Amino acid sequence: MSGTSVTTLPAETFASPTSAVVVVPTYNERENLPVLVGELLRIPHLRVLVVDDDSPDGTGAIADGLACNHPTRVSVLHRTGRRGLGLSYIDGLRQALSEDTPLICQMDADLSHNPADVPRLLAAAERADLIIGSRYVDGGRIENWPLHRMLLSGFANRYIRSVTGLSVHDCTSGFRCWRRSALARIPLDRILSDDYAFLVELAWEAVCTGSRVAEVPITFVERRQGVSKLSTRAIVESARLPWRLAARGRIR
Ligand SMILES: Nc1nc2c(ncn2[C@@H]2O[C@H](COP(=O)(O)OP(=O)(O)OP(=O)(O)O)[C@@H](O)[C@H]2O)c(=O)[nH]1
Ligand SMILES: [Mg+2]
Repeated sequence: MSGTSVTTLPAETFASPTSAVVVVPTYNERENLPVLVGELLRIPHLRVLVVDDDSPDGTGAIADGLACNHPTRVSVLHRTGRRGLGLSYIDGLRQALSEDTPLICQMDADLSHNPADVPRLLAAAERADLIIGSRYVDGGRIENWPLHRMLLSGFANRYIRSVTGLSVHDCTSGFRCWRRSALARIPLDRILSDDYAFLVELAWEAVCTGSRVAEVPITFVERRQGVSKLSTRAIVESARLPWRLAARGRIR
């Protein structure tokens, strides 16, 4: 579809002093979370909001310990009941929006997203409303992913782009930085997706609500600890979503 404006920003690094909160959804990430939070807290003016889905491995208690050690910089949202990546993000992003932090980031807890890339996403938000850390623009890379995951992710992105007309190259990336004002325009109460498809839906809604989207290259690294939570149910939801979005036909 015409008119969607997605640009690619260069890979140079620069730090931004702007205050930001990073929303991190967790489900069974007990080995990874302390490492991630430790790295994120090295970045000045950054806060972390962990959204834990009652992880059976005790990640929630570990997050509480981190919040206790860093009360002004780490907070935890404990979810119970129906679990899902999208449902967690909706709760976490709502909480982030309830504060007046100008930049709101999202990233995985499993260290596939490099915390050292966060300042680059924050700085790029000076030039766009939504910055996506992208594996599929020049300079973007994936390390150590098995072939079937590479094929699934590459196919998913081509499928979403062709069905919906979205021109984002990495619509399934969960590494993002929003200007608060752009995220506030998204109707979070009308989101259809409970799980991983949420990321695609959110990118779609950003474009539909007039956000300028830019992609910056990242290197995505396969997790070393813990296991993927990508389920067949989530893949089925992700396969259906593009058609539901296309039926709405709201991309300008
Ligand atoms: N709160 C919450 N977090 C989740 C849920 N499912 C996954 N996550 C988190 O979402 C992030 C991405 O999940 P992963 O399992 O790494 O999914 P992925 O990155 O697509 O898959 P891999 O590349 O195989 O790791 C991680 O931080 C997970 O802990 C969920 O149901 N609830
Ligand atoms: Mg992962």
